Amino acid sequence: MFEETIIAQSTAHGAAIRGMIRINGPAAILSLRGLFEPELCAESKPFVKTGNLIFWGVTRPVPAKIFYWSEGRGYTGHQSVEIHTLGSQPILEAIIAAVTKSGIVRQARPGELTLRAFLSGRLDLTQAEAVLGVIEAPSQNALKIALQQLAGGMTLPIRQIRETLLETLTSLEAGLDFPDEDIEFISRSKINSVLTSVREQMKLLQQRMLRRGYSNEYPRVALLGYPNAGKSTLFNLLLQTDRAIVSPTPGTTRDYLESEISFDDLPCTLVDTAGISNNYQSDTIDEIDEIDESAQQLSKQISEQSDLIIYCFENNLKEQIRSFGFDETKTLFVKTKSDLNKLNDTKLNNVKLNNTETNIVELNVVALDNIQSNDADVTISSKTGEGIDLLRAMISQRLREMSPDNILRSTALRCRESVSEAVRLLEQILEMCDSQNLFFDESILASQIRSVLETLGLIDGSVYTDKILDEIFSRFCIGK
Ligand SMILES: Nc1nc2c(ncn2[C@@H]2O[C@H](COP(=O)(O)OP(=O)(O)OP(=O)(O)O)[C@@H](O)[C@H]2O)c(=O)[nH]1
Ligand SMILES: [Mg+2]
Repeated sequence: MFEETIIAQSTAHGAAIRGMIRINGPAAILSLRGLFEPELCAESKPFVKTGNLIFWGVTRPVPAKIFYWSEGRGYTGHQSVEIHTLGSQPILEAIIAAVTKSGIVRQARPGELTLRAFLSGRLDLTQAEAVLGVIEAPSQNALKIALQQLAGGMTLPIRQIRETLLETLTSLEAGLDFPDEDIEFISRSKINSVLTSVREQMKLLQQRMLRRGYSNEYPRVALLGYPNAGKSTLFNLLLQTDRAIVSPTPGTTRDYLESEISFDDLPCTLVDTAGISNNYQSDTIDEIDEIDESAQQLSKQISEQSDLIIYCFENNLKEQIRSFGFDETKTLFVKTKSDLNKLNDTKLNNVKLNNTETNIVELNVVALDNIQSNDADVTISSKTGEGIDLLRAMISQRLREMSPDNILRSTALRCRESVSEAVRLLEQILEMCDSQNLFFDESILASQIRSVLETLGLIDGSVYTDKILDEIFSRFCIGK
């Protein structure tokens, strides 16, 4: 396929100050013969030349700069040319028409340039995905993640693991090649410790991927808590819609709702869940029916799959935490319905009787401070709006803090199964090693390690299928 020379407009369509066209393949320079002054020829080193494009249909020369990379250099590793000229769409189209007229150049397909960079080993698959991540980054945070992955954030750890496994495999196979020699090339205990360490690294990667891989590129923020805690009311308030049904009947939300929202320009997916409780009781529902049970299971599942939990409670937080056992480190505790708490607070009512406005305000603050320092990160009322700005600020702070070395969600989704499979294989090997099964000899061990290597290959693309490449590169636009 590299025999073919391809061309594509790489800047966005439409009027702009500058436009850029890429030509890639062995005839890249040749294809400009007669179309550029001064005349160009393929050289062994990269160059930049300033001159004019001359072609049919445009009466005056068009000023342009030609950037040239010889074979083995540049983005794709193949001979390539970039034409930088005026960002006029008719001019750019006329250039492409003139170059392709020769018949030695064809229009590039979506993502074909990055595909070439991958096939010639300039990028691995995780980096190719990161190119798309950079182009499509919806926010500064997403851009940071994509750039990190492009710089080798996934490539390097996988490469390191691969090298460790290859070293072990080589020593094992050396032992198999010289069975009569009285030398131990690698001991079982050494193999054991290498495989244990690799398994631990893969498990960490698996956790990161599971955290990243649940929906789109955005982190998931889930509203969780007992029935009637005020989750759906808060969901509606944050989104400024009436999407979720709100009612005084506990168990109103049975399914879950999700919507995209930004906090301080940091996008996330906000999820409203069904209330969860171990001792669910109300006047109208005596027993947990099957729907309730599956709704609660779903809520627990969502809590595991979320990057941040907004735990809403009216009271008895400590009791509630004990009964759920969710990850408190990724949780913001939000005490809801502060307007009701205030009305119930007898001390406040007493002060109210004294009829001094300032005292009421001061005591309100003291009372709220106590509630907050005891249980909650923030106390809110969706009715009066109290504490909502502070909650928004806290959510954006947490979103900002979210691990900057995160993996792109698209990569996590693609690689999740391979990583889990690698962990499963490693666990199986370690179990067999421990069991001292006589049939589990060095040759079986070597073939098992090879299977782990193959599975790792699916992550970085050293093992790939046309289907995988199609899925990744068809998402790119033409010219990238
Ligand atoms: N006074 C007051 N009432 C509130 C506040 N927030 C919610 N409520 C009321 O509390 C009741 C339950 O609210 P929901 O938002 O449906 O509660 P939920 O947590 O989604 O409940 P489930 O879906 O059953 O789990 C409704 O009657 C709301 O109007 C608040 O800040 N102040
Ligand atoms: Mg609800």
